[in-house]
Amino acid sequence: TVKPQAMARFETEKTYVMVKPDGVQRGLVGNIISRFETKGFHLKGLKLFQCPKELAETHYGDLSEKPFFPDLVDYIVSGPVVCMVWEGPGVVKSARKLIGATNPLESEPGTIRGDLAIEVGRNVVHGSDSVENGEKEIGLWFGDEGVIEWEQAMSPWLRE
Ligand code: IDP
Ligand code: MG
Repeated sequence: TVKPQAMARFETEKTYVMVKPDGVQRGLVGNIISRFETKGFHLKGLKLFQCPKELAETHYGDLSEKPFFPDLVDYIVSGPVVCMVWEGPGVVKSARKLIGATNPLESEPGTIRGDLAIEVGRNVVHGSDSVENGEKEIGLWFGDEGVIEWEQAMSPWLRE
């Protein structure tokens, strides 16, 4: 077993990852979750969710002046999304790498967008771009409930 003191340094950062409506409709949820699972990150929250318009607008608030903003909001509310919290060392940056560039045609093969998408407006997945925004987005999408602290049996096989 792992001592509590040793566990303390496993208390690392969290990120918010979301399968967008196109990813859910296309049956890519398992594929996407699998990449984070097999990488070794720790699942702390998961739900299928119909996003209300106001939440989509708040989530993408920084982009509200962009010409594509109304279409972006319509896209995000067009069907259910799958909301996730993943935890691990450097998970914010690593998740962005696993996800790939915003424009799927510029995403490397091997990344989610590089393997599974072709258009920026249908790029199947979201990932927080900083630790701070990750915390903000987890609060926004999960609130106080739904993020579960649990010990994963395999963690000593992932982290020394
Ligand atoms: P990110 O998702 O890679 O962090 P952001 O620049 O934060 O990219 O943009 C958020 C989302 O807005 C993108 O994932 C994409 O769905 C959409 N988006 C960004 N730029 C464009 C664009 O030029 N046209 C249409 N949609 C866009
Ligand atoms: Mg972004």
